[in-house]
Amino acid sequence: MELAPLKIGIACFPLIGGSGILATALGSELARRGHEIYFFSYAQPVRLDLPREGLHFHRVEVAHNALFPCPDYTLPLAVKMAEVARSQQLDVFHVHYAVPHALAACLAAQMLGSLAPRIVTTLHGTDTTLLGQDPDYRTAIEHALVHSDAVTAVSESLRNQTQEIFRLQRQIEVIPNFFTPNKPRRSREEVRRDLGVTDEFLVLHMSNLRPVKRIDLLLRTIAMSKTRERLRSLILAGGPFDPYEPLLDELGLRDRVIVRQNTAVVDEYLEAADAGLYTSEYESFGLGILETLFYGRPVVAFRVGGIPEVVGGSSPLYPFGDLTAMAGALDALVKSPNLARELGERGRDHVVERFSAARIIPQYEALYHRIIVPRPR
Ligand code: GMT
Repeated sequence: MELAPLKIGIACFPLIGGSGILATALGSELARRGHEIYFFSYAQPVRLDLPREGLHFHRVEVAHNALFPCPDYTLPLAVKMAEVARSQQLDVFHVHYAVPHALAACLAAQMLGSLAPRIVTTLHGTDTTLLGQDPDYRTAIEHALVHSDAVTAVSESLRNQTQEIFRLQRQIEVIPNFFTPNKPRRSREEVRRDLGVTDEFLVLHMSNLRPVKRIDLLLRTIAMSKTRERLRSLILAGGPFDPYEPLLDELGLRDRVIVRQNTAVVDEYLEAADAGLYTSEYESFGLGILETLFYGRPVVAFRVGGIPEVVGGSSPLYPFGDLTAMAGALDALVKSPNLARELGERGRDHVVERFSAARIIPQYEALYHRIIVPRPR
């Protein structure tokens, strides 16, 4: 049955970080399917391609009012969401990351009363696993989760952890992340030439480099690899790399590691790479891993959080901290292009089957239609 197009307000972080990237991809896919999407953030999300039919962006000004000792974002966000919801008659607020987006949505809904859109909160990980345990945030997050009309988590693992932390008497639905590859702008050969990579095995890592990504372990894994002279590592850094410079020198890896800062579009680097290396101590999902698998590249990673759900047995995973096993896995891929190809193809089949937009977007659409109040237009 064809479902009516909806007006959906999406609040998300705009920078390189999985929740904002996912929210942007979701809005773009929904617009392609005929829905009207209104993004709210303090800057244009890095992967939001404007202008495009059905996509609107509302910049929220962070308030630097001289009356207050600190800048404020939550209240201006709530006010902007309420204004746009009223003028455009939004059906749904879909907020990504509980703090401050879910709280701002609750506040906006209170301002709007009976006109309020329904609220969907999607949890991405640290909003419940870290902030949920912080006494300064916990009660507020709990309030937002209880007052959302639907709560989703991006993996089974995150749902279970959220239930353990909050023990909520409400359903949390798992709707996993998805990815749609974009046509790379440059060829594999051009990108490798630009990076100064010849016939070496190129291992890619993409993340915001926050402490949870354990870049120290990533560098140590490369240093421990017996094939280190035959491999190069490319780090697409969505955060500062400076804290790891001393370790790079200590491990003698300066000529092995290439760092590129703030690359919003990653397809051409995925195409240029031969495998992915991810050493996070926790991931609720691991969007970078998903993107790597979509390009048919195998991943070497620890078995933590939601990573086993994403990888699904296509590449072996290792106990957290076992660097000998990680370096050995890397060596095996460097030595055997056939093995790398086989694991990569298995990974691609797995993710195309489970995490493509065609599979995931209808789950969100069904959820929206289940909770909305039909409006006369
Ligand atoms: O991992 C980060 O540092 C960024 C964070 C975010 O919210 O942007 O990522 C979380 O959400 C991503 C998208 O759902 C997941 O792929 C990441 O695993 C998750 N990060 C953590 O759980 C540490």
